[in-house]
Amino acid sequence: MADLERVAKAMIDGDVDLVQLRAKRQLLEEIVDLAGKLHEITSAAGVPLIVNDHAEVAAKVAVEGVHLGQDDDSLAHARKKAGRHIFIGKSTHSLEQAVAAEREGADYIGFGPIFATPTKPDYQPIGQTGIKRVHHEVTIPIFCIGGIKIENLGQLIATGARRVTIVSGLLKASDIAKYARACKALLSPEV
Ligand code: TZP
Ligand code: MG
Repeated sequence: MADLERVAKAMIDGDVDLVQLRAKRQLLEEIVDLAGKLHEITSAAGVPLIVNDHAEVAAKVAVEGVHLGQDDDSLAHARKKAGRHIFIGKSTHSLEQAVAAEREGADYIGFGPIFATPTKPDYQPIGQTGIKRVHHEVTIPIFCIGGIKIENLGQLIATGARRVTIVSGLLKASDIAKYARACKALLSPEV
């Protein structure tokens, strides 16, 4: 927990817009426990917390959202499990899945992996060419994800990306807050 707390605080200090708890190896009760502790930190900072995979966590902890994969619950089932209004997002790996997620009622989508990434090793990268098109066909917020680092962020924005999710780039940064701030500056430059 000490590390989770340190990392979450550094991300918030770096002005991230959302924090997502992705705990693939933990049991449900452990995730509920982690989400509760993390939510104390995020809610104090006014940053929404999104929990991966398990909508039932939202029935126990006041998280602001749940993120579903293609093989998780349907949007409708997840909303029922949560039992209250939350944001629900969905991972999509193609234009077709992106359009389908919006039709299904997702509040936002993840779109990727854009680049190959060890964080999600079994997925074929979809590359940057679909980014413009997906922004044209889908109206809900789109978070590009997968292999995104400060080094390729500028080129991704030039290709049409407006929001990104970064996992290892942030977690491996020597100064997480500084890294997050630098990414934010590229995404929302001062005018
Ligand atoms: N979904 C598509 S790619 C990905 C997920 C969860 C992993 C992103 O991690 P990283 O380390 O930013 O490439
Ligand atoms: Mg999932």
